[in-house]
Amino acid sequence: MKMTFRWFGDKFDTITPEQIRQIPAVVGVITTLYDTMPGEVWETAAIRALKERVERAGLEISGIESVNIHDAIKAASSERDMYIENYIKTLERLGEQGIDLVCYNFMPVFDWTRSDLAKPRSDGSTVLSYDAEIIESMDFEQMLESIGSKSEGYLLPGWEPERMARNKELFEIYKGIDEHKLKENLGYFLRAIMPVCEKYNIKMAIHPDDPAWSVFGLPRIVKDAEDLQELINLAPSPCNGITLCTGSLGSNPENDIPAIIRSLKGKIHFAHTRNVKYLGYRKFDESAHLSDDGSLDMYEIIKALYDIGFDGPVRPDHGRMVWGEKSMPGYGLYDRAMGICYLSGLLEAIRKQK
Ligand code: DNO
Repeated sequence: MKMTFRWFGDKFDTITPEQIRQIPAVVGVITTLYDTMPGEVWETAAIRALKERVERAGLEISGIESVNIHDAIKAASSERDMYIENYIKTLERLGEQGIDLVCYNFMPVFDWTRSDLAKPRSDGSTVLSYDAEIIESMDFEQMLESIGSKSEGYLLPGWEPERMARNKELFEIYKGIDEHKLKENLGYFLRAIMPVCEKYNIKMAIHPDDPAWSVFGLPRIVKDAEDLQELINLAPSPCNGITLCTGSLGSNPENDIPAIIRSLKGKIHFAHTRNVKYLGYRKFDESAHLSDDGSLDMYEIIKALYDIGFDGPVRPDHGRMVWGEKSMPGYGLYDRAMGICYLSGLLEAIRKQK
């Protein structure tokens, strides 16, 4: 397992690779070309520049999160093959630069969602939180407005304003697409890209749906152990695997994360490890990483990853906002750095007990 940290690039992040380099155990960043739109072919020069920037700070690019997937691919509309060709070109260019891990998601229209981006806690920190009652009391436009007003001007991953401006049109193209159809479309995409992934040994790591249920009536197909197994079977290849995101799968208390990890030996290419605190039905806060602060047993999670021999990148996930820091919600330096020290401590103890 190698420790990594998400970085959004000089233009968008409040944190620098030089700061990240000072967090003990961190060897690399998980990053992306944040100003490309889904469907665009990435320029080799831009990939190289990003790589050189990260390497100048003494780190590596441990993976790309994300190369986002155009809605035409997810919805199988007429331009799907063209966008798959573009995706393959981007993969080739990443592979040529030695990048061997790509995280992506297959959520229609929008990525992760929360009802609050800065919910105050009694300790004075703020957290991202989800309350289905609040989400269900809004329509999508109200939700967009609410996210926009709470993001304090930061661009949120998965909520690109250019795409969100077209949300009505996007909802329209998913009419008639149920979970079964969406799974078929994922299979079609995976089977088309696997040859190039195998050529360059690029591991594709799908991110689970966050939260792990349907929101605004859209189909969601990466919610539990059964979905994960099914999507692996859609395109049998060593390159077709998973981002084990404890917070996303863990939004549903019925998902037994250590058991899911153990059932996916060899198929987990990347891990996001954070805790969640259940507050009721479909209601949770994103707590600090520490087991005692939330509802997930982080020791059992790291132990399961260790036991199956997982040796890919792991990153702390969203953190609380502490010590007055201002940054993209969920992606400040301090709480994520504390998270990584805690995860490293768990790992050291697990290794030494063996
Ligand atoms: C949110 C992230 C997601 C994730 C994508 C992966 O903070 O966990 O935006 O990066 O779903 O494609």
